[in-house]
Parts: sequence; C-alpha cells; structure tokens
Amino acid sequence: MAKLKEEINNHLLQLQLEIDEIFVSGRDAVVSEVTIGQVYGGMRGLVALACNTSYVDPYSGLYINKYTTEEFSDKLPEEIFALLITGKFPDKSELAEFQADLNTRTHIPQYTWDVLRSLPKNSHPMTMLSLGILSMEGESVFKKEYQKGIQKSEYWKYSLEDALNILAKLPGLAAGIYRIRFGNGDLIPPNPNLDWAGNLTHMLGFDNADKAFSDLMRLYLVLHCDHEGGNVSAFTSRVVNSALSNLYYSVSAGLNGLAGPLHGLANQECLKFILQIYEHLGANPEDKDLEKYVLEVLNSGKVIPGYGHAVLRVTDPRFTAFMNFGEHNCADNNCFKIAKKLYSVVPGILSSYKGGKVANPWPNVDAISGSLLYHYGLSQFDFYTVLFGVSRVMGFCAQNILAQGLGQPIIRPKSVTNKWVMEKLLIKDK
Ligand code: AMX
Repeated sequence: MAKLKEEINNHLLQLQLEIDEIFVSGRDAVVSEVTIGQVYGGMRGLVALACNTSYVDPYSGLYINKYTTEEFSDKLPEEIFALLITGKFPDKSELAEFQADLNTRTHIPQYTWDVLRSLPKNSHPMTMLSLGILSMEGESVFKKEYQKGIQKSEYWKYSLEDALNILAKLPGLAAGIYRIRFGNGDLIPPNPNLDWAGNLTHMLGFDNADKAFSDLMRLYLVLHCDHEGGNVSAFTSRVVNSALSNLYYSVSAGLNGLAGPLHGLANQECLKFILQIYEHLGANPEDKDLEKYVLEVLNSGKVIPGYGHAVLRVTDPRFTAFMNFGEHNCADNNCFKIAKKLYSVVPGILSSYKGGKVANPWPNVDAISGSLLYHYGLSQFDFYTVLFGVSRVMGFCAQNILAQGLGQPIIRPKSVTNKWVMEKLLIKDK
C-alpha cells in the first residue's frame, strides 16, 4: 500500500499548505457568530468544523472532494474511499493494489463470532455491527504503536492500518450478522476474485439474485459513504477519535449514532412506513387518500421518515440516484411505486405543516433506498442501517485519518449554564 500512503501524504501536504495560507490571512477572522438559539438548538448552522473529505451544499447536495453526487455515483466503493482520503480517484493499478490488499485482511477472529452468537436473538443488527467492531479493538495497530511511543506526525499511518483492517472485514462482518440474525448462522467465506460490494452480496448469500442486486449494493455503498463532518455519526466518531481512542472505538461510536431514528435508522423506518401504506391503501393509492394518511401520521406526533434534512434544502441527489436506479430496474415494484407517489405528495404537505416550520420538505436518501433492497428480496429492514453503516465507515475512517495527519487537537467546545447566559444577556434574577 506504499502508493496509497504516498497519495495520502501528498494530500495532507496540500491540505496543510492551504491551512497555513488560511492562517496567514486570518487565523482570528470570524466565520460564524453563535446565537442563543444555536446554543440551545443543536448548534444548527454553526460553522465550527473543517472537514476535507466531503461537503454538503444545501442546494446541490453531496460533493466528495470536488465531485458532485452525479459525477461519482457510478464508481466503486473502493474508488470512493481512495477519493475521500487522497482527494483523487485511483488509477487502474492503484485500485487493483488496494483491492488485493483488502483481500489479505478479511479474516474475522473467532471470538468476534462468539460474541455475536452469544447475543439475544432479537438484538438489533446495528448493535451487533458496533459490538463486532469493538470486540476487535485489541487488534488495533495504532494502540500497540502508541503504547510503544510514536511521533504525532506518524499517528495517521497506524490509523490507516486500522482503517484498512476494519474496512476489509466489514462486508464479512455485516454478512455474518445478517446470516446469524436472519438465517441459520452458517457463514459464507469471501471470494478474493470479487470486489468489496460484490463480496458483500456473495457473503450475504445473494449470489443467485438478479445481477442488478450487486449493482444496487455498489451504488448503496457509494452513496452513503460520507456526508461532511457535522452529522451525528461522523461528528461522534471524530470526537471520540480526537481523544486518540483508536478507530475501533471511534468507528463503533459513530455507528451507535447512526443507529438513531433521526439519522441512519430512518431508512428502516421508511420501509416500514411504505409497507404500512401498502397494507392500508394498496400499491396505487389515490393522492387524496395518501395525503389523508400522511396527515394522520403527522397529527399523531410522528415525523415522516425520509423527509427533511438538517443541511439540505432540495431533493437529496442521492435520492435521485436511487430513483433513477429504480426506474431502470424495478419501476413496477409496489414499494417503489409508493415511494415515488409519496415524493409527489409529502413535500406539499410538509411545506405548510406547522406553519412552514419544516426547513426542508424534500426527501433525503432514506426515503427510497429500502424499497429497492426490498425489491431484490432483502426484506429484513432491521438490517438496512447496517448497510448504511458499512458504507459510512469509509467516511469515518477517512475523516479521522486526515484529522490526525493534520495534527488536529482534541475536540472540546465550551458549554455554559442558564445562569451564565442570563448574566451575559443582563437578564435580572427574578
Ligand atoms: N416530518 C415531520 N416533521 C418534521 C420533519 C418530517 N420529516 N422534518 C422536520 N420536521 C419538524 C421537526 O420535527 C421540527 O419540529 P419541532 O420544532 O416541533 O420539533 C421542525 O420540523 C423543524 O425541524 P427542521 O429544522 O426542519 O429539521 P431538523 O434539522 O431539526 O431535523 C431531521 C432534521 C432529518 C432530523 C428531520 O427532518 C426529521 O426528523 N426527518 C425525519 C427522519 C429522517 O428522515 N431522518 C434521516 C435524515 C438523513 C439521515 O441522517 N440519514
């Protein structure tokens, strides 16, 4: 992996030059003011982090480095990881070297399987994924080298080793979780002739499925790879890693954040929602019936899963990429048809709901992904966030390695009490 290391090093040098230039022209310049509303409101809109793997533009969506979602969505996940961490797509020989290296690291220790098999049968697959990674923490190369004593400038090289080990094991781990949790628990070994996503399909046991299922897996693992630095899972992973907890700890922590229904779990909630609509209204509901149903859900105090976003203010281009895939491959599928119909109805309702309070009435990636998986027979929607997680780990690893390579310090924002705020605002004690 000498070439990958060299490319990362070059990328770090370039990023450091940019940071030096930024600091020369304005280390103390103000980029964002903090309002009391933000202090109490999840820091929404506060510019307080630098992340150079990806960027989410409210109006054009996700960029990986300089590439728009449309421009990178036909790549392999391995190419995307290289892009996240080096700023460049690998050439053919670099890609082959990277894939061959991953194939040497796929072994998952027996104790990990023992831990997973000992869990209650109803454990959520995300619990299993997070725990599976955490169980291997003792294998951390970074941890061993850190204990011996290493220069700060070398940290990223050992974290890269951890990242490659984790990424190589992820398809087997995810597939094993699927087969333990939803099947009879027999594991399928990896096939070294397959790519990362192809191997996941193979180890899940979907070799005989429609060939388009492997293409969907590739697209799925590409589209979920990263979404800048401030989302719950990436930020959690970064905060944990900033304490120099190794990548096994910080990846596991990020996955725990991804498991929340307002974040990664929304994809399973979406499919549940679509199946409920199918049960109540059939595959081709009238607009007015669907509107009534959506309003009933809202009035019961629930959110419409798959709609809204903390940053985006348009239809998520990742939603559009999945929609295009569905149009080409499973346009007649009932779930897909309902997902599409919801797209024509929900934004109008959410726009005027709560007096226009919903900042973004448009769909995010989760509104559609589950209906495609369901079409190909992956019907256990409890598993969907695991697939999201397999992909998102690429972003966690890349963000943490680059942050270490740039020598970023421990993250520690300041919190204050109501009393402090009242004094600041000169509000008198009652
Ligand atoms: N359905 C109903 N109400 C919604 C809504 C939705 N889909 N999206 C936002 N709202 C409501 C909020 O609950 C909030 O109401 P409140 O002030 O009474 O609590 C109000 O609109 C304003 O919220 P916002 O500023 O528009 O959104 P946010 O940045 O606070 O939250 C998100 C963003 C994604 C959590 C929210 O839109 C939501 O809950 N969506 C549904 C769940 C979902 O799809 N999550 C996946 C997001 C993508 C991902 O991480 N995978």
